Amino acid sequence: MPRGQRMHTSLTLPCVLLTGFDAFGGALVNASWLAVEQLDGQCVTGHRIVAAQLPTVFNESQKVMADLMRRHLPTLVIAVGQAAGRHALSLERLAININDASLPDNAGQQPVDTPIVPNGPAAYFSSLPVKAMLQALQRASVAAKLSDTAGTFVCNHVFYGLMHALAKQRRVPRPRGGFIHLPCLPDQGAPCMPLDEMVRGLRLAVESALTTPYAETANSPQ
Ligand code: PCA
Repeated sequence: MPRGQRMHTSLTLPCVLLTGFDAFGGALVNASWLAVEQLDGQCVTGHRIVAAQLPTVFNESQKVMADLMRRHLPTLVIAVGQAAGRHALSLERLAININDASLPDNAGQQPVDTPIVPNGPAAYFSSLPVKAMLQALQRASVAAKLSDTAGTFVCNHVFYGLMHALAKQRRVPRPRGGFIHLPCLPDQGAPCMPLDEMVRGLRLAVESALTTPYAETANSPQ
């Protein structure tokens, strides 16, 4: 197929939006951006992946995410971040309505005990099929686990903002979304995971989220 034609075909495919963050806290790189960047433009089960970078900044990160959602109308959104101390891909189950930063963000902001959405729900469940994704990753021998906290820094902030925005979407079916934390890279300390393994895991996670019907999502008790 000529290159132009392939481009055209892939641009008409429904979109999966993957976001990663820029480096923060004095680090030189952020594994989340290095990993999602490698998946940009790839096709997975009839969908095209768009990867984009979010700033590790309270509020601004949510604005960039909202712009991306408007521009790409994704059917699936997975925000990805990095968390030191994790040894596995962490499929986040819950976003909570609080900012409580133990270090400044990349704009020097350090909110303490402020709501993300004043009077918003205390928490949102991920609408990703996290159990099916976990099984798919473990079957492929990628280290993975469920996590019940995405922390209270910018990752949780973006995750909560995403779930709040998705809860208000009128599109049918409603786009699915959630959050995955990655470990450190080998040159950032232990525990860690090679970049290739993270990329393989994220691709499998996307595939599993796209092929698991909504009804099989049992992570959010109704
Ligand atoms: N990790 C931070 C913010 C950006 C990132 O990659 C967090 O866990 O909140």
